[in-house]
Amino acid sequence: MILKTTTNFSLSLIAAGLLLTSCVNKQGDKQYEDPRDIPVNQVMQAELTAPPNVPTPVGKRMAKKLVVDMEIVELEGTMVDGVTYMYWTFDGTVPGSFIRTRVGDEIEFHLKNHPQNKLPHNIDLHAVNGPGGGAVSSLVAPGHQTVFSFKVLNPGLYVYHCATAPVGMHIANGMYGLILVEPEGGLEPVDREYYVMQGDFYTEGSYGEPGLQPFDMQKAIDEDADYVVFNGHVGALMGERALEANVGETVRIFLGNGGPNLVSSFHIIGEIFDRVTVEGGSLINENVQTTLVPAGGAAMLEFKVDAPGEYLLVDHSIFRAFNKGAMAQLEVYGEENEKVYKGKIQEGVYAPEGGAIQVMPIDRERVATSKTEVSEMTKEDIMERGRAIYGRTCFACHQNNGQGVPDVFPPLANADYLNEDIDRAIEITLRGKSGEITVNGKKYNSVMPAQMLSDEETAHVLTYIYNNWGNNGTGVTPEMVRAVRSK
Ligand code: HEC
Ligand SMILES: [Cu+2]
Repeated sequence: MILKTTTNFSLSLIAAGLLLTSCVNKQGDKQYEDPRDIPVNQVMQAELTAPPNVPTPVGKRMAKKLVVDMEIVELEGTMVDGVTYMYWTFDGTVPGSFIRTRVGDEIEFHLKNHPQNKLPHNIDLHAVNGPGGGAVSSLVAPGHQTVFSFKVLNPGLYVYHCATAPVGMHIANGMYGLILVEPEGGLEPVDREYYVMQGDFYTEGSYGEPGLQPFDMQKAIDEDADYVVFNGHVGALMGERALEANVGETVRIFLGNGGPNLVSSFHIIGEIFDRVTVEGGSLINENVQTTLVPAGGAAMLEFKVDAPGEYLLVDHSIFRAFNKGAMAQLEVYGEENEKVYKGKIQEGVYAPEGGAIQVMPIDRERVATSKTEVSEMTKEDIMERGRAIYGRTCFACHQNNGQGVPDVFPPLANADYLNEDIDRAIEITLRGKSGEITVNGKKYNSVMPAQMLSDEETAHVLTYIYNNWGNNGTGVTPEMVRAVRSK
Protein backbone atom coordinates (compact mmCIF):
# COMPACT_ATOMS: atom_id res chain seq x y z
CA MET A 1 0.00 0.00 0.00
CA ILE A 2 1.29 3.43 -0.91
CA LEU A 3 0.15 6.33 1.17
CA LYS A 4 -0.51 9.71 -0.27
CA THR A 5 1.80 12.32 1.09
CA THR A 6 -0.14 14.31 3.62
CA THR A 7 1.96 17.36 3.15
CA ASN A 8 2.67 19.05 -0.08
CA PHE A 9 6.22 20.10 0.45
CA SER A 10 8.74 19.96 -2.31
CA LEU A 11 10.50 16.63 -2.52
CA SER A 12 13.80 18.19 -3.32
CA LEU A 13 16.11 18.15 -0.39
CA ILE A 14 19.64 19.31 -0.41
CA ALA A 15 21.24 16.37 1.28
CA ALA A 16 24.02 18.30 2.86
CA GLY A 17 21.84 21.33 3.53
CA LEU A 18 21.79 22.89 6.92
CA LEU A 19 18.62 22.86 8.94
CA LEU A 20 19.10 26.25 10.40
CA THR A 21 20.76 28.59 7.98
CA SER A 22 21.67 31.58 10.05
CA CYS A 23 21.64 34.64 7.87
CA VAL A 24 20.51 38.17 7.56
CA ASN A 25 16.82 38.69 8.14
CA LYS A 26 14.85 40.33 5.39
CA GLN A 27 11.56 42.10 5.77
CA GLY A 28 10.26 43.41 2.48
CA ASP A 29 13.25 45.03 0.79
CA LYS A 30 15.05 45.82 4.03
CA GLN A 31 17.60 43.65 5.77
CA TYR A 32 18.16 43.43 9.51
CA GLU A 33 21.30 42.08 11.14
CA ASP A 34 19.61 42.05 14.53
CA PRO A 35 16.27 40.21 14.73
CA ARG A 36 15.19 42.59 17.51
CA ASP A 37 14.92 45.32 14.89
CA ILE A 38 12.60 43.42 12.55
CA PRO A 39 9.32 45.37 12.50
CA VAL A 40 6.02 43.49 12.48
CA ASN A 41 3.21 45.11 10.58
CA GLN A 42 0.70 42.32 10.11
CA VAL A 43 -1.26 40.34 12.69
CA MET A 44 -1.90 36.63 12.21
CA GLN A 45 -3.66 33.99 14.28
CA ALA A 46 -1.21 31.16 14.99
CA GLU A 47 -2.14 27.71 13.72
CA LEU A 48 -1.81 25.30 16.66
CA THR A 49 -1.86 21.52 16.28
CA ALA A 50 -2.34 18.56 18.57
CA PRO A 51 0.42 15.91 18.56
CA PRO A 52 1.68 14.17 16.48
CA ASN A 53 0.81 16.87 13.92
CA VAL A 54 2.63 20.13 13.32
CA PRO A 55 1.43 23.37 11.74
CA THR A 56 2.28 24.46 8.19
CA PRO A 57 5.93 25.51 7.76
CA VAL A 58 6.58 29.25 7.83
CA GLY A 59 8.27 29.11 4.42
CA LYS A 60 9.24 32.55 3.18
CA ARG A 61 6.66 34.52 5.14
CA MET A 62 7.66 37.78 6.76
CA ALA A 63 7.83 38.21 10.51
CA LYS A 64 4.42 39.00 11.98
CA LYS A 65 2.59 39.59 15.16
CA LEU A 66 1.42 36.08 15.91
CA VAL A 67 -1.55 35.59 18.22
CA VAL A 68 -1.41 32.32 20.19
CA ASP A 69 -4.58 31.21 21.99
CA MET A 70 -4.05 28.42 24.45
CA GLU A 71 -6.36 26.89 27.02
CA ILE A 72 -5.25 24.97 30.09
CA VAL A 73 -7.45 21.94 30.77
CA GLU A 74 -7.29 19.47 33.68
CA LEU A 75 -8.80 16.18 32.55
CA GLU A 76 -8.88 12.48 33.31
CA GLY A 77 -7.32 10.39 30.56
CA THR A 78 -6.12 6.86 29.86
CA MET A 79 -2.51 5.98 30.74
CA VAL A 80 -2.74 2.38 29.57
CA ASP A 81 -5.65 -0.01 29.19
CA GLY A 82 -7.51 -0.03 32.53
CA VAL A 83 -5.45 2.76 34.09
CA THR A 84 -6.52 6.39 34.16
CA TYR A 85 -4.69 9.50 35.29
CA MET A 86 -5.61 13.11 36.05
CA TYR A 87 -3.66 15.01 33.41
CA TRP A 88 -3.04 18.76 33.47
CA THR A 89 -2.65 19.97 29.90
CA PHE A 90 -2.09 22.82 27.50
CA ASP A 91 -5.05 22.56 25.07
CA GLY A 92 -6.23 19.14 26.28
CA THR A 93 -3.33 17.03 24.98
CA VAL A 94 0.02 15.77 26.25
CA PRO A 95 2.20 17.27 24.96
CA GLY A 96 0.31 20.53 24.45
CA SER A 97 -0.29 22.20 21.09
CA PHE A 98 2.70 22.72 18.80
CA ILE A 99 3.52 26.39 18.17
CA ARG A 100 5.35 27.27 14.95
CA THR A 101 6.98 30.69 14.59
CA ARG A 102 9.86 32.37 12.76
CA VAL A 103 12.67 34.61 13.92
CA GLY A 104 11.39 38.15 14.42
CA ASP A 105 7.78 37.17 15.12
CA GLU A 106 6.21 38.99 18.02
CA ILE A 107 4.08 36.51 19.93
CA GLU A 108 0.97 37.78 21.67
CA PHE A 109 0.23 34.91 24.01
CA HIS A 110 -3.32 34.51 25.35
CA LEU A 111 -3.34 31.93 28.13
CA LYS A 112 -6.73 30.81 29.44
CA ASN A 113 -7.36 28.68 32.51
CA HIS A 114 -10.63 26.76 32.10
CA PRO A 115 -13.20 27.66 34.82
CA GLN A 116 -13.64 23.99 35.79
CA ASN A 117 -9.93 23.61 36.58
CA LYS A 118 -8.89 23.48 40.23
CA LEU A 119 -5.51 25.20 40.15
CA PRO A 120 -3.65 28.25 38.93
CA HIS A 121 -1.06 27.64 36.18
CA ASN A 122 1.35 29.60 34.00
CA ILE A 123 3.75 29.04 31.13
CA ASP A 124 7.54 29.20 30.78
CA LEU A 125 8.62 29.06 27.13
CA HIS A 126 12.30 28.33 26.60
CA ALA A 127 12.13 30.45 23.41
CA VAL A 128 11.58 33.60 25.49
CA ASN A 129 14.29 36.07 26.45
CA GLY A 130 12.80 37.43 29.66
CA PRO A 131 12.15 36.64 33.32
CA GLY A 132 10.86 33.12 33.90
CA GLY A 133 10.44 32.63 30.16
CA GLY A 134 7.06 34.29 30.54
CA ALA A 135 6.13 32.53 33.75
CA VAL A 136 6.32 35.73 35.77
CA SER A 137 3.71 37.41 33.56
CA SER A 138 1.41 34.50 32.89
CA LEU A 139 0.14 33.13 36.21
CA VAL A 140 -3.57 32.62 35.69
CA ALA A 141 -6.32 31.40 38.03
CA PRO A 142 -9.18 29.09 36.95
CA GLY A 143 -11.78 31.06 34.99
CA HIS A 144 -9.28 33.77 34.04
CA GLN A 145 -7.04 34.61 31.11
CA THR A 146 -3.80 36.49 30.78
CA VAL A 147 -2.04 38.09 27.83
CA PHE A 148 1.69 38.69 27.49
CA SER A 149 3.99 39.29 24.58
CA PHE A 150 7.55 38.50 23.47
CA LYS A 151 9.68 38.55 20.35
CA VAL A 152 11.37 35.34 19.20
CA LEU A 153 15.02 35.99 18.45
CA ASN A 154 16.83 32.63 18.45
CA PRO A 155 16.03 29.97 15.87
CA GLY A 156 15.60 26.46 17.26
CA LEU A 157 13.22 24.00 18.87
CA TYR A 158 12.20 24.86 22.42
CA VAL A 159 10.25 23.26 25.24
CA TYR A 160 7.49 25.13 27.03
CA HIS A 161 6.05 24.02 30.36
CA CYS A 162 4.06 25.13 33.36
CA ALA A 163 6.19 26.65 36.10
CA THR A 164 3.69 26.99 38.92
CA ALA A 165 4.73 25.59 42.30
CA PRO A 166 5.22 22.77 42.87
CA VAL A 167 6.80 23.00 39.40
CA GLY A 168 7.80 19.35 39.24
CA MET A 169 4.26 18.24 39.89
CA HIS A 170 2.78 20.45 37.15
CA ILE A 171 5.29 19.10 34.64
CA ALA A 172 4.85 15.52 35.85
CA ASN A 173 1.11 15.82 35.19
CA GLY A 174 1.71 16.61 31.52
CA MET A 175 2.11 20.38 31.29
CA TYR A 176 4.67 20.68 28.49
CA GLY A 177 4.94 21.09 24.74
CA LEU A 178 7.15 22.48 21.97
CA ILE A 179 7.57 25.83 20.25
CA LEU A 180 9.59 25.96 17.03
CA VAL A 181 11.36 29.12 15.87
CA GLU A 182 12.25 28.78 12.20
CA PRO A 183 15.09 30.81 10.71
CA GLU A 184 14.58 33.43 8.02
CA GLY A 185 13.36 31.51 4.93
CA GLY A 186 12.24 28.49 6.96
CA LEU A 187 13.65 25.01 7.52
CA GLU A 188 14.54 22.82 4.54
CA PRO A 189 11.33 21.25 3.24
CA VAL A 190 10.83 17.53 4.00
CA ASP A 191 8.06 15.08 3.12
CA ARG A 192 6.67 14.46 6.58
CA GLU A 193 6.95 16.14 9.94
CA TYR A 194 5.85 14.74 13.28
CA TYR A 195 5.67 15.95 16.86
CA VAL A 196 6.76 13.47 19.53
CA MET A 197 7.49 14.20 23.18
CA GLN A 198 8.70 11.93 25.93
CA GLY A 199 7.55 12.22 29.53
CA ASP A 200 7.87 10.25 32.77
CA PHE A 201 4.93 9.62 35.11
CA TYR A 202 4.73 8.66 38.78
CA THR A 203 1.68 6.85 40.10
CA GLU A 204 0.75 5.33 43.45
CA GLY A 205 0.14 1.96 41.82
CA SER A 206 2.89 0.28 39.86
CA TYR A 207 2.80 -0.12 36.07
CA GLY A 208 -0.56 -1.43 34.90
CA GLU A 209 -2.26 -1.41 38.31
CA PRO A 210 -5.85 -0.64 37.32
CA GLY A 211 -8.07 2.29 38.23
CA LEU A 212 -7.56 6.04 38.56
CA GLN A 213 -3.96 6.37 39.71
CA PRO A 214 -3.01 9.47 41.74
CA PHE A 215 0.34 11.24 41.30
CA ASP A 216 3.01 9.96 43.72
CA MET A 217 5.21 12.77 44.98
CA GLN A 218 7.74 10.54 46.74
CA LYS A 219 8.34 8.41 43.64
CA ALA A 220 8.77 11.63 41.62
CA ILE A 221 11.36 12.89 44.09
CA ASP A 222 13.12 9.53 43.93
CA GLU A 223 12.95 9.64 40.10
CA ASP A 224 11.37 6.19 40.22
CA ALA A 225 9.04 6.39 37.21
CA ASP A 226 6.18 3.94 36.69
CA TYR A 227 5.56 5.10 33.14
CA VAL A 228 7.89 6.53 30.53
CA VAL A 229 5.89 7.33 27.43
CA PHE A 230 5.75 9.17 24.14
CA ASN A 231 2.86 11.61 23.71
CA GLY A 232 1.27 11.21 27.11
CA HIS A 233 0.30 7.58 27.43
CA VAL A 234 1.31 4.02 26.64
CA GLY A 235 0.64 3.18 23.00
CA ALA A 236 -0.18 6.77 21.94
CA LEU A 237 1.67 6.15 18.66
CA MET A 238 1.15 2.42 18.20
CA GLY A 239 -1.12 0.34 15.97
CA GLU A 240 -3.73 2.51 14.26
CA ARG A 241 -2.07 5.63 15.61
CA ALA A 242 1.42 4.76 14.34
CA LEU A 243 3.40 7.38 12.47
CA GLU A 244 3.52 6.72 8.72
CA ALA A 245 5.80 7.32 5.75
CA ASN A 246 6.53 5.96 2.29
CA VAL A 247 9.84 4.49 1.18
CA GLY A 248 12.08 7.25 -0.15
CA GLU A 249 10.53 10.01 1.92
CA THR A 250 12.38 12.20 4.33
CA VAL A 251 10.89 12.42 7.80
CA ARG A 252 11.54 15.10 10.38
CA ILE A 253 10.65 14.44 13.99
CA PHE A 254 10.38 17.37 16.34
CA LEU A 255 11.34 15.53 19.49
CA GLY A 256 10.95 16.99 22.94
CA ASN A 257 11.50 15.69 26.43
CA GLY A 258 9.16 17.10 29.04
CA GLY A 259 10.72 15.06 31.83
CA PRO A 260 10.21 15.99 34.64
CA ASN A 261 13.22 13.82 35.54
CA LEU A 262 14.53 11.41 32.97
CA VAL A 263 16.95 12.04 30.12
CA SER A 264 15.99 10.27 26.90
CA SER A 265 18.36 8.08 24.87
CA PHE A 266 16.21 8.37 21.80
CA HIS A 267 16.63 5.72 19.14
CA ILE A 268 14.67 4.29 16.22
CA ILE A 269 15.20 0.56 15.80
CA GLY A 270 16.31 0.02 12.20
CA GLU A 271 16.91 3.66 11.29
CA ILE A 272 19.84 6.06 11.42
CA PHE A 273 19.29 9.80 11.79
CA ASP A 274 20.87 11.48 8.76
CA ARG A 275 20.85 14.80 10.62
CA VAL A 276 20.19 15.84 14.19
CA THR A 277 20.08 19.40 15.47
CA VAL A 278 21.85 18.77 18.72
CA GLU A 279 19.70 19.88 21.66
CA GLY A 280 17.38 21.62 19.20
CA GLY A 281 19.95 24.36 18.52
CA SER A 282 22.04 25.24 15.47
CA LEU A 283 24.69 22.52 15.67
CA ILE A 284 24.08 19.69 13.20
CA ASN A 285 25.29 16.18 13.85
CA GLU A 286 25.13 13.57 11.11
CA ASN A 287 24.66 9.80 11.00
CA VAL A 288 23.49 9.42 14.56
CA GLN A 289 22.20 6.15 16.06
CA THR A 290 20.94 7.40 19.44
CA THR A 291 20.54 10.98 20.49
CA LEU A 292 20.45 12.27 24.03
CA VAL A 293 17.57 14.60 24.82
CA PRO A 294 17.75 16.23 28.24
CA ALA A 295 14.68 16.82 30.39
CA GLY A 296 13.44 20.21 29.28
CA GLY A 297 15.28 19.86 25.96
CA ALA A 298 14.56 18.98 22.36
CA ALA A 299 16.11 17.86 19.08
CA MET A 300 15.12 17.83 15.42
CA LEU A 301 15.77 14.50 13.74
CA GLU A 302 15.80 13.97 10.00
CA PHE A 303 16.08 10.69 8.18
CA LYS A 304 15.18 9.18 4.85
CA VAL A 305 13.29 5.90 5.08
CA ASP A 306 14.82 3.37 2.71
CA ALA A 307 13.06 0.09 3.41
CA PRO A 308 9.40 -0.72 4.08
CA GLY A 309 8.26 -2.21 7.36
CA GLU A 310 7.87 -1.56 11.00
CA TYR A 311 10.21 0.74 12.92
CA LEU A 312 10.07 1.22 16.66
CA LEU A 313 10.87 4.52 18.36
CA VAL A 314 12.28 3.83 21.81
CA ASP A 315 14.12 5.27 24.73
CA HIS A 316 17.19 3.02 24.52
CA SER A 317 17.34 2.94 28.30
CA ILE A 318 15.59 -0.16 27.19
CA PHE A 319 13.59 -1.32 30.19
CA ARG A 320 11.67 1.93 29.80
CA ALA A 321 10.70 0.80 26.30
CA PHE A 322 9.60 -2.74 27.06
CA ASN A 323 8.39 -2.32 30.62
CA LYS A 324 7.30 1.29 31.07
CA GLY A 325 5.76 2.23 27.74
CA ALA A 326 8.51 4.24 25.96
CA MET A 327 7.74 2.82 22.55
CA ALA A 328 6.16 4.26 19.42
CA GLN A 329 5.82 2.94 15.93
CA LEU A 330 6.66 4.19 12.45
CA GLU A 331 5.07 2.24 9.63
CA VAL A 332 6.87 2.58 6.30
CA TYR A 333 4.99 1.59 3.14
CA GLY A 334 6.38 0.83 -0.28
CA GLU A 335 8.43 -1.50 -2.38
CA GLU A 336 11.29 -3.58 -1.02
CA ASN A 337 14.68 -2.37 -2.11
CA GLU A 338 17.16 -5.24 -2.10
CA LYS A 339 20.07 -2.89 -2.47
CA VAL A 340 19.31 -1.54 0.98
CA TYR A 341 17.95 -4.52 2.86
CA LYS A 342 17.62 -8.13 1.78
CA GLY A 343 15.70 -9.53 4.70
CA LYS A 344 16.42 -13.07 5.77
CA ILE A 345 18.67 -14.91 3.34
CA GLN A 346 19.40 -17.99 5.39
CA GLU A 347 18.01 -19.54 8.47
CA GLY A 348 19.02 -22.24 10.92
CA VAL A 349 19.10 -23.09 14.57
CA TYR A 350 21.94 -21.87 16.74
CA ALA A 351 21.71 -22.96 20.34
CA PRO A 352 25.07 -22.83 22.13
CA GLU A 353 23.56 -23.56 25.51
CA GLY A 354 20.95 -25.99 24.34
CA GLY A 355 18.15 -23.47 24.00
CA ALA A 356 17.65 -19.80 23.49
CA ILE A 357 14.76 -19.20 25.85
CA GLN A 358 15.55 -17.17 28.89
CA VAL A 359 13.66 -18.30 31.93
CA MET A 360 12.65 -15.54 34.26
CA PRO A 361 13.01 -16.77 37.85
CA ILE A 362 9.65 -17.34 39.46
CA ASP A 363 9.04 -15.11 42.40
CA ARG A 364 8.16 -17.83 44.95
CA GLU A 365 6.82 -15.41 47.50
CA ARG A 366 4.47 -13.92 44.97
CA VAL A 367 3.30 -17.35 43.91
CA ALA A 368 2.50 -18.17 47.53
CA THR A 369 0.71 -14.96 48.39
CA SER A 370 -1.19 -14.64 45.16
CA LYS A 371 -3.32 -17.67 45.97
CA THR A 372 -6.37 -15.57 46.73
CA GLU A 373 -9.29 -17.96 46.71
CA VAL A 374 -9.83 -18.04 42.99
CA SER A 375 -13.10 -19.85 43.53
CA GLU A 376 -14.45 -16.72 45.23
CA MET A 377 -13.61 -14.48 42.29
CA THR A 378 -16.30 -13.51 39.82
CA LYS A 379 -15.67 -13.70 36.10
CA GLU A 380 -15.43 -9.90 36.06
CA ASP A 381 -12.71 -9.99 38.76
CA ILE A 382 -10.75 -12.55 36.78
CA MET A 383 -11.07 -10.57 33.56
CA GLU A 384 -10.02 -7.39 35.36
CA ARG A 385 -6.95 -9.09 36.86
CA GLY A 386 -6.15 -10.68 33.52
CA ARG A 387 -6.38 -7.34 31.79
CA ALA A 388 -3.96 -5.74 34.25
CA ILE A 389 -1.47 -8.60 33.87
CA TYR A 390 -1.76 -8.35 30.09
CA GLY A 391 -1.03 -4.62 30.23
CA ARG A 392 1.98 -5.24 32.46
CA THR A 393 3.58 -8.19 30.71
CA CYS A 394 2.24 -9.26 27.30
CA PHE A 395 1.28 -5.85 25.93
CA ALA A 396 4.82 -4.73 25.14
CA CYS A 397 5.14 -7.41 22.47
CA HIS A 398 1.65 -8.62 21.58
CA GLN A 399 0.23 -5.07 21.55
CA ASN A 400 -2.85 -3.30 22.76
CA ASN A 401 -5.55 -5.42 21.15
CA GLY A 402 -3.48 -8.58 20.78
CA GLN A 403 -2.79 -7.73 17.16
CA GLY A 404 0.97 -8.34 17.50
CA VAL A 405 3.59 -6.78 15.24
CA PRO A 406 3.90 -8.15 11.68
CA ASP A 407 6.82 -10.58 11.25
CA VAL A 408 7.99 -10.08 14.83
CA PHE A 409 5.33 -10.79 17.45
CA PRO A 410 2.43 -13.12 16.52
CA PRO A 411 -1.14 -11.99 17.16
CA LEU A 412 -3.13 -13.24 20.14
CA ALA A 413 -6.32 -11.79 18.62
CA ASN A 414 -8.39 -14.22 16.57
CA ALA A 415 -5.34 -16.47 16.56
CA ASP A 416 -5.80 -20.00 15.21
CA TYR A 417 -2.60 -21.18 16.92
CA LEU A 418 -3.84 -19.99 20.30
CA ASN A 419 -7.36 -21.39 19.92
CA GLU A 420 -6.46 -24.86 18.68
CA ASP A 421 -4.39 -25.98 21.69
CA ILE A 422 -4.93 -24.61 25.20
CA ASP A 423 -2.26 -26.62 26.97
CA ARG A 424 0.25 -25.45 24.39
CA ALA A 425 -0.67 -21.81 25.05
CA ILE A 426 -0.24 -22.40 28.81
CA GLU A 427 3.09 -24.09 28.18
CA ILE A 428 4.30 -21.15 26.03
CA THR A 429 3.27 -18.64 28.67
CA LEU A 430 5.08 -20.60 31.40
CA ARG A 431 8.21 -21.68 29.56
CA GLY A 432 8.53 -19.34 26.61
CA LYS A 433 8.84 -20.36 23.01
CA SER A 434 11.37 -20.38 20.21
CA GLY A 435 11.46 -21.84 16.73
CA GLU A 436 9.18 -21.41 13.78
CA ILE A 437 5.43 -21.31 14.29
CA THR A 438 2.61 -20.38 11.92
CA VAL A 439 -0.16 -18.16 13.23
CA ASN A 440 -3.07 -17.27 10.93
CA GLY A 441 -1.06 -18.36 7.91
CA LYS A 442 1.99 -16.20 8.73
CA LYS A 443 5.33 -17.59 9.88
CA TYR A 444 7.12 -16.33 12.98
CA ASN A 445 10.52 -17.41 14.14
CA SER A 446 11.53 -15.54 17.20
CA VAL A 447 11.92 -15.99 20.92
CA MET A 448 9.34 -15.37 23.59
CA PRO A 449 10.86 -15.29 27.08
CA ALA A 450 9.26 -17.42 29.79
CA GLN A 451 6.94 -15.22 31.85
CA MET A 452 7.42 -14.70 35.54
CA LEU A 453 3.83 -15.42 36.52
CA SER A 454 2.17 -17.55 39.18
CA ASP A 455 -0.34 -20.25 38.22
CA GLU A 456 -3.18 -17.89 39.11
CA GLU A 457 -1.75 -15.01 37.11
CA THR A 458 -1.14 -17.27 34.12
CA ALA A 459 -4.73 -18.54 34.34
CA HIS A 460 -6.16 -15.02 34.60
CA VAL A 461 -4.18 -13.53 31.75
CA LEU A 462 -4.97 -16.44 29.43
CA THR A 463 -8.66 -16.30 30.37
CA TYR A 464 -8.60 -12.61 29.53
CA ILE A 465 -6.97 -13.31 26.16
CA TYR A 466 -9.27 -16.22 25.32
CA ASN A 467 -12.33 -14.11 26.10
CA ASN A 468 -11.37 -11.16 23.93
CA TRP A 469 -10.63 -10.18 20.36
CA GLY A 470 -12.60 -12.96 18.66
CA ASN A 471 -10.97 -15.88 20.51
CA ASN A 472 -12.83 -19.05 21.55
CA GLY A 473 -13.92 -18.09 25.10
CA THR A 474 -11.96 -20.73 27.07
CA GLY A 475 -11.75 -20.24 30.82
CA VAL A 476 -8.27 -21.25 32.04
CA THR A 477 -8.09 -22.35 35.68
CA PRO A 478 -5.04 -22.40 37.98
CA GLU A 479 -5.45 -26.21 38.11
CA MET A 480 -5.00 -26.41 34.35
CA VAL A 481 -1.83 -24.34 34.65
CA ARG A 482 -0.53 -26.46 37.56
CA ALA A 483 -1.07 -29.60 35.49
CA VAL A 484 1.01 -28.21 32.63
CA ARG A 485 3.69 -26.86 34.99
CA SER A 486 4.20 -30.25 36.65
CA LYS A 487 4.54 -32.06 33.32
C1 HEC B 1 9.26 -10.03 24.89
C2 HEC B 1 8.17 -10.22 23.97
C3 HEC B 1 7.00 -11.08 24.42
C4 HEC B 1 6.27 -11.00 25.57
C5 HEC B 1 6.47 -10.02 26.72
C6 HEC B 1 5.24 -12.00 25.48
N1 HEC B 1 5.36 -12.69 24.31
FE1 HEC B 1 4.17 -14.22 23.67
N2 HEC B 1 5.32 -14.43 22.02
C7 HEC B 1 6.42 -13.68 21.71
C8 HEC B 1 7.04 -14.21 20.52
C9 HEC B 1 8.28 -13.63 19.84
C10 HEC B 1 6.29 -15.33 20.14
C11 HEC B 1 6.60 -16.25 18.96
C12 HEC B 1 7.66 -17.24 19.39
C13 HEC B 1 8.20 -18.06 18.23
O1 HEC B 1 8.34 -17.51 17.15
O2 HEC B 1 8.50 -19.24 18.45
C14 HEC B 1 5.21 -15.43 21.09
C15 HEC B 1 4.20 -16.39 21.04
C16 HEC B 1 3.16 -16.50 21.92
C17 HEC B 1 2.07 -17.45 21.82
C18 HEC B 1 1.86 -18.48 20.73
C19 HEC B 1 1.55 -17.83 19.42
C20 HEC B 1 0.15 -17.24 19.31
O3 HEC B 1 0.03 -16.20 18.65
O4 HEC B 1 -0.80 -17.81 19.84
C21 HEC B 1 1.26 -17.25 22.91
C22 HEC B 1 -0.01 -18.00 23.26
C23 HEC B 1 1.84 -16.17 23.68
N3 HEC B 1 2.98 -15.73 23.04
C24 HEC B 1 1.30 -15.68 24.85
C25 HEC B 1 1.88 -14.66 25.61
C26 HEC B 1 1.33 -14.21 26.87
C27 HEC B 1 0.07 -14.73 27.51
C28 HEC B 1 2.16 -13.22 27.30
C29 HEC B 1 2.06 -12.43 28.59
C30 HEC B 1 1.86 -13.16 29.82
C31 HEC B 1 3.23 -13.10 26.34
N4 HEC B 1 3.01 -13.97 25.32
C32 HEC B 1 4.28 -12.20 26.45
C33 HEC B 1 6.87 -12.57 22.41
C34 HEC B 1 6.42 -12.15 23.64
CU1 LIG C 1 0.40 24.11 35.89
